[in-house]
Amino acid sequence: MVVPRPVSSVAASGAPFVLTAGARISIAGAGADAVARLLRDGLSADGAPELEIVREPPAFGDVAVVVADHEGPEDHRAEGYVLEVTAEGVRIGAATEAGAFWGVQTLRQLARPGAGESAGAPGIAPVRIVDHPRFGYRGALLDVARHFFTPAEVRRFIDGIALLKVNHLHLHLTDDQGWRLEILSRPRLTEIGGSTGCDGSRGGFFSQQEFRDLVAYAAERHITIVPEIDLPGHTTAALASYPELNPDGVPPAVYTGREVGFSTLLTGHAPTERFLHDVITEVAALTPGPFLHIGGDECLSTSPEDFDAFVADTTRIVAATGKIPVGWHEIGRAPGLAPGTVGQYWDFRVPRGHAADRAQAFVRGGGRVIMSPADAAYLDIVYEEGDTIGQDWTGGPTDLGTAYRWDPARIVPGLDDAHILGVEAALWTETVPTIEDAEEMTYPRLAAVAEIGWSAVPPASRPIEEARDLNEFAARLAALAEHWDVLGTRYRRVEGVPWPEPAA
Ligand code: TNX
Repeated sequence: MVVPRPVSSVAASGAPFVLTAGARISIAGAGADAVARLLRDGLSADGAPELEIVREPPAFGDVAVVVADHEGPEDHRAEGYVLEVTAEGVRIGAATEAGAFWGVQTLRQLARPGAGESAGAPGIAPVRIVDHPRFGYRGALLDVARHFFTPAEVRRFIDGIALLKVNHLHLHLTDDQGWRLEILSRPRLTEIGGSTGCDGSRGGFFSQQEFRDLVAYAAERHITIVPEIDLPGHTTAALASYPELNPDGVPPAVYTGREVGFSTLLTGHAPTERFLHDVITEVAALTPGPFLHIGGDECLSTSPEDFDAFVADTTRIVAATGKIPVGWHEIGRAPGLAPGTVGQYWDFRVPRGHAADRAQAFVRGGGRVIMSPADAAYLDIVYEEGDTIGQDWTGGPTDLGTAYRWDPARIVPGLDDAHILGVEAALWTETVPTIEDAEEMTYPRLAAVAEIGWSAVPPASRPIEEARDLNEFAARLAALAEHWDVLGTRYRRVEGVPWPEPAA
Protein backbone atom coordinates (compact mmCIF):
# COMPACT_ATOMS: atom_id res chain seq x y z
CA MET A 1 0.00 0.00 0.00
CA VAL A 2 2.46 2.61 -1.20
CA VAL A 3 2.04 5.78 -3.29
CA PRO A 4 3.64 6.08 -5.82
CA ARG A 5 3.28 2.39 -6.61
CA PRO A 6 6.72 0.70 -6.46
CA VAL A 7 8.13 -0.87 -9.59
CA SER A 8 8.25 -4.29 -7.93
CA SER A 9 6.80 -5.44 -4.63
CA VAL A 10 6.86 -9.15 -3.84
CA ALA A 11 5.25 -10.46 -0.68
CA ALA A 12 7.32 -12.97 1.29
CA SER A 13 6.21 -15.59 3.79
CA GLY A 14 6.69 -15.42 7.52
CA ALA A 15 5.61 -13.36 10.47
CA PRO A 16 5.27 -9.59 10.20
CA PHE A 17 7.88 -7.13 11.36
CA VAL A 18 6.89 -5.22 14.47
CA LEU A 19 8.57 -1.94 15.27
CA THR A 20 9.33 -2.08 19.00
CA ALA A 21 10.36 0.80 21.23
CA GLY A 22 13.77 -0.83 21.58
CA ALA A 23 14.39 -0.94 17.84
CA ARG A 24 17.39 0.97 16.55
CA ILE A 25 18.30 2.42 13.20
CA SER A 26 21.50 0.67 12.19
CA ILE A 27 23.50 2.62 9.61
CA ALA A 28 26.36 1.76 7.30
CA GLY A 29 27.99 3.77 4.53
CA ALA A 30 28.67 7.45 3.94
CA GLY A 31 25.58 9.60 4.06
CA ALA A 32 23.42 7.09 5.90
CA ASP A 33 23.48 9.33 9.01
CA ALA A 34 21.46 12.12 7.46
CA VAL A 35 18.92 9.70 6.00
CA ALA A 36 18.65 7.87 9.32
CA ARG A 37 17.87 11.11 11.16
CA LEU A 38 15.10 11.86 8.67
CA LEU A 39 13.79 8.31 9.09
CA ARG A 40 13.73 8.72 12.87
CA ASP A 41 11.99 12.10 12.61
CA GLY A 42 9.58 10.85 9.94
CA LEU A 43 8.56 7.78 11.91
CA SER A 44 8.08 9.78 15.07
CA ALA A 45 6.02 12.40 13.21
CA ASP A 46 3.90 9.46 12.06
CA GLY A 47 3.39 8.49 15.71
CA ALA A 48 6.03 5.75 16.11
CA PRO A 49 8.54 5.71 18.99
CA GLU A 50 11.73 7.74 18.53
CA LEU A 51 14.44 5.29 17.53
CA GLU A 52 18.11 5.44 18.46
CA ILE A 53 20.63 5.62 15.59
CA VAL A 54 23.71 3.40 15.84
CA ARG A 55 26.63 2.83 13.50
CA GLU A 56 26.82 -0.91 14.10
CA PRO A 57 25.41 -4.05 12.48
CA PRO A 58 21.68 -4.59 12.96
CA ALA A 59 20.30 -6.78 15.72
CA PHE A 60 16.89 -8.53 15.71
CA GLY A 61 14.12 -5.98 15.30
CA ASP A 62 16.30 -3.15 13.95
CA VAL A 63 15.89 -1.04 10.83
CA ALA A 64 19.08 -1.01 8.75
CA VAL A 65 19.97 1.74 6.29
CA VAL A 66 22.91 0.91 4.06
CA VAL A 67 24.29 3.35 1.48
CA ALA A 68 27.03 1.84 -0.68
CA ASP A 69 27.95 1.72 -4.38
CA HIS A 70 26.81 -1.82 -5.04
CA GLU A 71 23.48 -1.37 -3.22
CA GLY A 72 20.23 -0.42 -4.93
CA PRO A 73 18.77 -1.72 -8.19
CA GLU A 74 21.27 -2.20 -10.99
CA ASP A 75 21.00 0.47 -13.73
CA HIS A 76 18.88 2.62 -11.42
CA ARG A 77 21.38 3.65 -8.83
CA ALA A 78 20.69 7.41 -8.87
CA GLU A 79 17.39 7.25 -6.97
CA GLY A 80 16.58 3.55 -6.66
CA TYR A 81 16.46 1.47 -3.49
CA VAL A 82 15.76 -2.05 -2.30
CA LEU A 83 13.61 -2.46 0.81
CA GLU A 84 13.32 -5.82 2.54
CA VAL A 85 11.00 -6.54 5.43
CA THR A 86 11.13 -9.78 7.45
CA ALA A 87 10.22 -10.64 11.03
CA GLU A 88 13.90 -10.11 11.91
CA GLY A 89 14.16 -6.60 10.64
CA VAL A 90 13.93 -4.05 7.88
CA ARG A 91 16.77 -3.24 5.49
CA ILE A 92 16.94 -0.33 3.08
CA GLY A 93 19.82 -0.56 0.61
CA ALA A 94 20.70 2.16 -1.90
CA ALA A 95 23.69 3.42 -3.81
CA THR A 96 22.87 7.04 -3.02
CA GLU A 97 21.48 9.04 -0.13
CA ALA A 98 18.59 10.04 -2.39
CA GLY A 99 17.73 6.41 -3.08
CA ALA A 100 17.84 5.61 0.63
CA PHE A 101 15.66 8.63 1.38
CA TRP A 102 12.99 7.43 -1.06
CA GLY A 103 13.22 4.00 0.55
CA VAL A 104 12.55 5.72 3.87
CA GLN A 105 9.37 7.27 2.48
CA THR A 106 8.21 3.82 1.41
CA LEU A 107 8.93 2.42 4.86
CA ARG A 108 6.99 5.26 6.49
CA GLN A 109 4.01 4.39 4.33
CA LEU A 110 4.27 0.67 5.06
CA ALA A 111 4.31 1.31 8.80
CA ARG A 112 0.80 2.25 9.81
CA PRO A 113 0.68 5.48 11.80
CA GLY A 114 1.29 4.87 15.45
CA ALA A 115 3.18 1.71 14.54
CA GLY A 116 4.78 -0.01 17.49
CA GLU A 117 3.90 -2.84 19.81
CA SER A 118 2.37 -0.58 22.43
CA ALA A 119 -0.08 0.77 19.88
CA GLY A 120 -1.02 -2.80 19.07
CA ALA A 121 -0.19 -2.11 15.45
CA PRO A 122 -0.42 -5.07 13.10
CA GLY A 123 3.19 -4.77 11.97
CA ILE A 124 4.50 -4.84 8.42
CA ALA A 125 4.00 -7.95 6.33
CA PRO A 126 7.22 -9.43 4.90
CA VAL A 127 7.98 -7.99 1.49
CA ARG A 128 10.82 -7.24 -0.91
CA ILE A 129 10.48 -3.98 -2.83
CA VAL A 130 12.80 -3.00 -5.66
CA ASP A 131 12.01 0.48 -6.80
CA HIS A 132 13.23 3.38 -8.90
CA PRO A 133 11.62 6.34 -10.68
CA ARG A 134 10.47 6.46 -14.28
CA PHE A 135 11.51 10.13 -14.58
CA GLY A 136 14.31 12.03 -12.88
CA TYR A 137 12.12 15.12 -12.54
CA ARG A 138 8.99 14.95 -10.41
CA GLY A 139 7.87 18.42 -9.55
CA ALA A 140 5.36 20.50 -7.66
CA LEU A 141 4.90 24.21 -8.34
CA LEU A 142 3.94 26.50 -5.47
CA ASP A 143 2.86 30.00 -6.49
CA VAL A 144 4.03 32.27 -3.66
CA ALA A 145 3.51 35.38 -5.82
CA ARG A 146 -0.30 35.58 -5.86
CA HIS A 147 -0.59 34.65 -2.21
CA PHE A 148 2.58 34.74 -0.16
CA PHE A 149 3.50 31.75 1.95
CA THR A 150 6.04 32.08 4.75
CA PRO A 151 9.24 30.02 4.98
CA ALA A 152 7.64 27.87 7.70
CA GLU A 153 4.65 27.20 5.42
CA VAL A 154 6.93 26.36 2.51
CA ARG A 155 8.86 23.92 4.74
CA ARG A 156 5.58 22.24 5.61
CA PHE A 157 4.82 21.98 1.88
CA ILE A 158 8.27 20.46 1.30
CA ASP A 159 7.66 17.83 3.99
CA GLY A 160 4.40 16.89 2.30
CA ILE A 161 5.77 16.49 -1.20
CA ALA A 162 8.80 14.49 0.01
CA LEU A 163 6.51 11.73 1.29
CA LEU A 164 5.39 11.30 -2.36
CA LYS A 165 8.98 11.16 -3.70
CA VAL A 166 8.54 14.49 -5.49
CA ASN A 167 12.07 15.82 -5.99
CA HIS A 168 11.65 19.32 -7.43
CA LEU A 169 9.91 22.30 -5.87
CA HIS A 170 9.25 24.98 -8.49
CA LEU A 171 8.75 28.27 -6.68
CA HIS A 172 6.83 30.78 -8.78
CA LEU A 173 8.49 33.78 -7.14
CA THR A 174 7.23 36.72 -9.18
CA ASP A 175 4.05 37.72 -10.92
CA ASP A 176 1.79 40.72 -11.43
CA GLN A 177 0.62 40.52 -7.81
CA GLY A 178 3.94 40.13 -6.02
CA TRP A 179 7.74 39.91 -6.12
CA ARG A 180 8.81 37.47 -3.40
CA LEU A 181 12.60 37.20 -3.51
CA GLU A 182 14.96 39.84 -2.19
CA ILE A 183 17.25 41.17 -4.94
CA LEU A 184 20.05 43.16 -3.30
CA SER A 185 20.72 45.33 -6.35
CA ARG A 186 17.01 46.15 -6.77
CA PRO A 187 15.56 46.60 -3.26
CA ARG A 188 12.33 48.24 -4.46
CA LEU A 189 11.23 44.95 -6.05
CA THR A 190 10.35 43.59 -2.65
CA GLU A 191 9.71 46.90 -0.84
CA ILE A 192 7.04 47.91 -3.34
CA GLY A 193 6.48 44.85 -5.52
CA GLY A 194 6.28 42.56 -2.49
CA SER A 195 3.98 44.78 -0.45
CA THR A 196 0.68 43.06 -1.20
CA GLY A 197 -0.91 40.06 -2.95
CA CYS A 198 -4.05 38.86 -4.67
CA ASP A 199 -7.26 40.34 -3.25
CA GLY A 200 -5.12 42.70 -1.15
CA SER A 201 -3.71 39.80 0.85
CA ARG A 202 -0.61 40.07 3.02
CA GLY A 203 2.63 41.10 1.36
CA GLY A 204 5.90 39.38 2.04
CA PHE A 205 9.06 38.05 0.52
CA PHE A 206 11.99 35.76 1.24
CA SER A 207 15.19 37.48 2.25
CA GLN A 208 18.18 35.98 0.48
CA GLN A 209 19.11 34.20 3.72
CA GLU A 210 15.60 32.79 4.10
CA PHE A 211 15.73 31.58 0.52
CA ARG A 212 19.13 29.91 1.07
CA ASP A 213 17.71 28.22 4.16
CA LEU A 214 14.75 26.92 2.16
CA VAL A 215 17.09 25.60 -0.53
CA ALA A 216 19.09 23.79 2.18
CA TYR A 217 15.97 22.41 3.90
CA ALA A 218 14.74 21.05 0.57
CA ALA A 219 18.17 19.66 -0.34
CA GLU A 220 18.31 17.63 2.89
CA ARG A 221 15.12 16.03 1.63
CA HIS A 222 16.63 15.48 -1.84
CA ILE A 223 14.41 18.16 -3.33
CA THR A 224 15.83 20.72 -5.75
CA ILE A 225 14.33 24.18 -5.73
CA VAL A 226 13.63 25.59 -9.20
CA PRO A 227 13.24 29.38 -8.90
CA GLU A 228 11.02 31.11 -11.46
CA ILE A 229 11.24 34.77 -12.36
CA ASP A 230 8.32 35.18 -14.75
CA LEU A 231 9.26 37.44 -17.73
CA PRO A 232 8.52 39.56 -19.74
CA GLY A 233 4.79 39.42 -18.90
CA HIS A 234 3.30 38.81 -15.45
CA THR A 235 5.49 41.68 -14.27
CA THR A 236 3.29 44.39 -12.72
CA ALA A 237 5.09 44.03 -9.37
CA ALA A 238 8.42 44.82 -11.06
CA LEU A 239 6.90 47.56 -13.22
CA ALA A 240 5.41 49.25 -10.15
CA SER A 241 8.82 49.17 -8.47
CA TYR A 242 11.01 50.57 -11.29
CA PRO A 243 9.52 53.11 -13.73
CA GLU A 244 12.28 52.61 -16.32
CA LEU A 245 11.09 49.07 -17.03
CA ASN A 246 7.75 50.36 -18.36
CA PRO A 247 6.98 50.84 -22.05
CA ASP A 248 5.53 54.28 -21.27
CA GLY A 249 7.91 55.05 -18.42
CA VAL A 250 5.02 55.37 -15.98
CA PRO A 251 4.88 52.88 -13.10
CA PRO A 252 1.48 51.28 -12.54
CA ALA A 253 -0.03 50.90 -9.09
CA VAL A 254 0.59 47.56 -7.39
CA TYR A 255 -1.95 45.00 -8.59
CA THR A 256 -4.21 42.79 -6.50
CA GLY A 257 -6.58 41.41 -9.15
CA ARG A 258 -6.71 37.96 -10.70
CA GLU A 259 -6.60 38.62 -14.46
CA VAL A 260 -3.44 37.68 -16.35
CA GLY A 261 -1.67 38.63 -19.58
CA PHE A 262 -1.74 42.43 -19.63
CA SER A 263 1.71 43.47 -18.41
CA THR A 264 5.08 43.58 -20.17
CA LEU A 265 8.56 44.84 -19.55
CA LEU A 266 9.92 47.31 -22.10
CA THR A 267 12.12 44.99 -24.18
CA GLY A 268 15.24 45.83 -26.21
CA HIS A 269 16.15 48.68 -23.90
CA ALA A 270 19.37 49.10 -21.91
CA PRO A 271 17.85 49.62 -18.43
CA THR A 272 15.76 46.45 -18.86
CA GLU A 273 18.87 44.55 -20.01
CA ARG A 274 20.76 45.67 -16.91
CA PHE A 275 17.81 44.68 -14.75
CA LEU A 276 17.72 41.21 -16.31
CA HIS A 277 21.42 40.71 -15.80
CA ASP A 278 21.36 41.82 -12.20
CA VAL A 279 18.31 39.75 -11.26
CA ILE A 280 19.41 36.59 -13.03
CA THR A 281 22.93 36.81 -11.65
CA GLU A 282 21.63 37.07 -8.09
CA VAL A 283 19.06 34.30 -8.49
CA ALA A 284 21.65 31.99 -10.06
CA ALA A 285 24.05 32.67 -7.21
CA LEU A 286 21.36 31.68 -4.68
CA THR A 287 20.55 28.47 -6.56
CA PRO A 288 22.77 25.39 -6.31
CA GLY A 289 20.30 23.39 -8.44
CA PRO A 290 20.73 23.17 -12.20
CA PHE A 291 17.55 24.98 -13.32
CA LEU A 292 16.47 28.62 -13.53
CA HIS A 293 12.96 29.24 -14.87
CA ILE A 294 12.25 32.44 -16.82
CA GLY A 295 8.49 32.03 -17.29
CA GLY A 296 7.40 33.42 -20.65
CA ASP A 297 3.71 32.47 -20.45
CA GLU A 298 0.75 34.54 -21.55
CA CYS A 299 2.66 37.60 -22.79
CA LEU A 300 -0.34 39.03 -24.56
CA SER A 301 1.00 42.60 -24.45
CA THR A 302 4.46 41.94 -25.89
CA SER A 303 4.74 41.96 -29.71
CA PRO A 304 5.75 38.55 -31.11
CA GLU A 305 9.04 39.94 -32.46
CA ASP A 306 9.93 41.60 -29.17
CA PHE A 307 8.97 38.46 -27.27
CA ASP A 308 11.18 36.22 -29.43
CA ALA A 309 14.22 38.45 -29.08
CA PHE A 310 13.66 38.94 -25.38
CA VAL A 311 13.28 35.29 -24.41
CA ALA A 312 16.19 34.15 -26.61
CA ASP A 313 18.38 36.77 -24.98
CA THR A 314 17.16 35.83 -21.49
CA THR A 315 17.88 32.11 -21.97
CA ARG A 316 21.40 33.07 -23.01
CA ILE A 317 21.90 35.20 -19.92
CA VAL A 318 20.76 32.24 -17.81
CA ALA A 319 23.03 29.82 -19.66
CA ALA A 320 25.96 32.16 -19.11
CA THR A 321 25.49 31.77 -15.34
CA GLY A 322 25.89 28.00 -15.76
CA LYS A 323 22.21 27.23 -15.19
CA ILE A 324 19.84 25.40 -17.53
CA PRO A 325 17.11 27.80 -18.66
CA VAL A 326 13.53 26.58 -18.33
CA GLY A 327 10.52 28.35 -19.83
CA TRP A 328 6.82 27.80 -20.37
CA HIS A 329 6.12 26.20 -23.75
CA GLU A 330 5.30 29.53 -25.42
CA ILE A 331 9.00 30.38 -25.58
CA GLY A 332 9.47 27.41 -27.93
CA ARG A 333 8.38 29.74 -30.76
CA ALA A 334 11.53 31.87 -30.45
CA PRO A 335 14.53 31.16 -32.68
CA GLY A 336 17.86 31.39 -30.91
CA LEU A 337 17.04 29.96 -27.49
CA ALA A 338 20.15 28.79 -25.64
CA PRO A 339 20.88 25.17 -26.63
CA GLY A 340 19.40 22.73 -24.15
CA THR A 341 16.68 25.07 -22.92
CA VAL A 342 13.97 23.04 -21.17
CA GLY A 343 10.30 23.66 -21.96
CA GLN A 344 7.36 23.28 -19.63
CA TYR A 345 4.19 22.22 -21.43
CA TRP A 346 0.98 23.52 -19.86
CA ASP A 347 -1.58 23.07 -22.59
CA PHE A 348 -4.23 20.36 -22.36
CA ARG A 349 -3.94 16.56 -22.57
CA VAL A 350 -5.04 17.04 -26.18
CA PRO A 351 -2.84 19.89 -27.43
CA ARG A 352 -4.55 22.93 -28.92
CA GLY A 353 -3.23 25.48 -31.40
CA HIS A 354 0.54 25.62 -31.62
CA ALA A 355 1.19 24.01 -28.23
CA ALA A 356 2.52 20.68 -29.53
CA ASP A 357 4.86 22.37 -31.98
CA ARG A 358 6.15 24.72 -29.30
CA ALA A 359 6.92 21.77 -27.03
CA GLN A 360 8.66 19.83 -29.82
CA ALA A 361 10.89 22.84 -30.48
CA PHE A 362 12.76 22.29 -27.20
CA VAL A 363 13.75 18.81 -28.29
CA ARG A 364 14.92 20.15 -31.67
CA GLY A 365 17.08 22.56 -29.68
CA GLY A 366 18.68 19.79 -27.64
CA GLY A 367 16.50 20.25 -24.56
CA ARG A 368 13.76 18.26 -22.90
CA VAL A 369 10.22 18.96 -21.74
CA ILE A 370 8.43 18.93 -18.38
CA MET A 371 4.79 17.90 -18.75
CA SER A 372 2.16 19.87 -16.80
CA PRO A 373 -1.09 19.51 -18.74
CA ALA A 374 -3.36 22.15 -17.19
CA ASP A 375 -6.54 20.07 -17.47
CA ALA A 376 -5.02 17.28 -15.35
CA ALA A 377 -2.00 18.59 -13.42
CA TYR A 378 -3.15 22.05 -12.32
CA LEU A 379 -3.94 21.83 -8.65
CA ASP A 380 -5.83 25.13 -8.58
CA ILE A 381 -8.59 23.85 -10.83
CA VAL A 382 -11.79 23.04 -8.91
CA TYR A 383 -12.37 19.43 -7.86
CA GLU A 384 -16.03 19.78 -8.71
CA GLU A 385 -18.47 22.39 -9.87
CA GLY A 386 -19.56 24.73 -7.13
CA ASP A 387 -16.27 24.68 -5.22
CA THR A 388 -15.58 28.03 -3.58
CA ILE A 389 -11.81 27.85 -4.06
CA GLY A 390 -10.25 27.22 -7.44
CA GLN A 391 -10.47 28.18 -11.10
CA ASP A 392 -12.40 26.49 -13.87
CA TRP A 393 -10.89 27.71 -17.13
CA THR A 394 -9.74 24.28 -18.32
CA GLY A 395 -13.18 23.24 -19.50
CA GLY A 396 -14.29 21.21 -16.52
CA PRO A 397 -13.28 20.26 -12.99
CA THR A 398 -10.20 18.15 -12.29
CA ASP A 399 -11.45 15.27 -10.21
CA LEU A 400 -9.14 12.55 -8.94
CA GLY A 401 -9.62 10.34 -11.99
CA THR A 402 -8.74 13.22 -14.31
CA ALA A 403 -5.56 13.93 -12.33
CA TYR A 404 -4.62 10.23 -12.45
CA ARG A 405 -5.63 8.92 -15.87
CA TRP A 406 -3.14 10.48 -18.26
CA ASP A 407 0.36 9.79 -19.39
CA PRO A 408 3.08 12.32 -20.22
CA ALA A 409 4.25 10.29 -23.23
CA ARG A 410 0.77 10.27 -24.79
CA ILE A 411 0.25 14.02 -25.16
CA VAL A 412 2.58 15.63 -27.68
CA PRO A 413 3.27 13.55 -30.79
CA GLY A 414 6.92 12.57 -30.97
CA LEU A 415 7.61 13.29 -27.31
CA ASP A 416 8.28 10.08 -25.45
CA ASP A 417 10.18 9.20 -22.30
CA ALA A 418 13.56 10.01 -23.84
CA HIS A 419 12.45 13.60 -24.51
CA ILE A 420 10.49 14.12 -21.34
CA LEU A 421 12.35 15.28 -18.27
CA GLY A 422 9.37 14.51 -16.07
CA VAL A 423 6.05 15.80 -14.77
CA GLU A 424 4.99 18.67 -12.56
CA ALA A 425 1.73 19.54 -10.83
CA ALA A 426 1.12 23.28 -10.37
CA LEU A 427 -0.59 25.00 -7.49
CA TRP A 428 -1.42 28.51 -8.66
CA THR A 429 -2.79 30.59 -5.83
CA GLU A 430 -4.97 33.43 -7.12
CA THR A 431 -7.88 31.78 -5.28
CA VAL A 432 -5.90 29.98 -2.56
CA PRO A 433 -5.32 32.19 0.49
CA THR A 434 -3.97 29.88 3.21
CA ILE A 435 -1.59 26.95 3.49
CA GLU A 436 -4.47 24.75 4.67
CA ASP A 437 -6.38 25.61 1.50
CA ALA A 438 -3.20 24.99 -0.49
CA GLU A 439 -2.93 21.51 1.02
CA GLU A 440 -6.55 20.72 0.32
CA MET A 441 -6.07 21.63 -3.36
CA THR A 442 -2.81 19.65 -3.47
CA TYR A 443 -3.85 16.40 -1.79
CA PRO A 444 -4.81 13.92 -3.04
CA ARG A 445 -4.27 15.15 -6.61
CA LEU A 446 -0.50 15.60 -6.23
CA ALA A 447 -0.31 11.94 -5.23
CA ALA A 448 -1.79 11.07 -8.64
CA VAL A 449 0.74 13.17 -10.55
CA ALA A 450 3.63 11.95 -8.37
CA GLU A 451 2.69 8.37 -9.21
CA ILE A 452 2.59 9.17 -12.93
CA GLY A 453 6.12 10.57 -12.61
CA TRP A 454 7.56 7.75 -10.52
CA SER A 455 5.81 4.47 -11.31
CA ALA A 456 6.47 2.17 -14.26
CA VAL A 457 5.25 3.09 -17.77
CA PRO A 458 1.75 1.73 -18.32
CA PRO A 459 1.56 -0.86 -21.12
CA ALA A 460 1.34 0.90 -24.48
CA SER A 461 -1.26 -1.59 -25.69
CA ARG A 462 -3.91 -0.39 -23.22
CA PRO A 463 -5.91 2.83 -23.24
CA ILE A 464 -4.74 5.01 -20.39
CA GLU A 465 -8.17 5.00 -18.70
CA GLU A 466 -7.83 1.24 -18.26
CA ALA A 467 -4.11 1.11 -17.61
CA ARG A 468 -4.48 3.37 -14.56
CA ASP A 469 -6.77 1.52 -12.20
CA LEU A 470 -8.47 4.22 -10.16
CA ASN A 471 -9.94 1.87 -7.56
CA GLU A 472 -6.62 0.24 -6.86
CA PHE A 473 -5.03 3.69 -6.56
CA ALA A 474 -7.84 4.81 -4.25
CA ALA A 475 -7.17 1.94 -1.85
CA ARG A 476 -3.52 2.94 -1.57
CA LEU A 477 -4.51 6.60 -1.13
CA ALA A 478 -6.71 5.68 1.79
CA ALA A 479 -3.73 4.12 3.57
CA LEU A 480 -1.68 7.23 2.83
CA ALA A 481 -4.43 9.38 4.29
CA GLU A 482 -3.89 7.77 7.70
CA HIS A 483 -0.51 9.52 7.60
CA TRP A 484 -2.04 12.80 6.48
CA ASP A 485 -4.41 12.58 9.43
CA VAL A 486 -1.58 12.04 11.91
CA LEU A 487 0.57 14.74 10.32
CA GLY A 488 -2.28 17.26 10.27
CA THR A 489 -2.06 17.55 6.48
CA ARG A 490 -5.32 18.78 4.96
CA TYR A 491 -6.68 16.84 2.00
CA ARG A 492 -9.88 16.75 0.03
CA ARG A 493 -12.00 13.73 0.88
CA VAL A 494 -13.06 13.19 -2.72
CA GLU A 495 -15.66 10.58 -3.55
CA GLY A 496 -14.61 7.08 -4.52
CA VAL A 497 -11.82 6.68 -1.96
CA PRO A 498 -12.34 4.55 1.19
CA TRP A 499 -10.95 7.32 3.41
CA PRO A 500 -10.18 6.50 7.03
CA GLU A 501 -12.70 7.64 9.62
CA PRO A 502 -11.91 11.25 10.49
CA ALA A 503 -10.30 11.60 13.92
CA ALA A 504 -12.88 12.59 16.51
C1 TNX B 1 -2.25 29.99 -16.17
S1 TNX B 1 -0.30 28.29 -17.41
C2 TNX B 1 -1.06 30.55 -15.74
C3 TNX B 1 -0.99 31.15 -14.42
C4 TNX B 1 -2.31 31.11 -13.72
C5 TNX B 1 -3.00 29.79 -13.96
C6 TNX B 1 -4.30 29.66 -13.24
C7 TNX B 1 0.64 29.39 -16.95
C8 TNX B 1 2.03 29.14 -17.22
N1 TNX B 1 0.15 30.48 -16.39
O1 TNX B 1 -0.52 32.47 -14.50
O2 TNX B 1 -2.06 31.28 -12.36
O3 TNX B 1 -3.22 29.65 -15.33
O4 TNX B 1 -4.83 28.37 -13.36
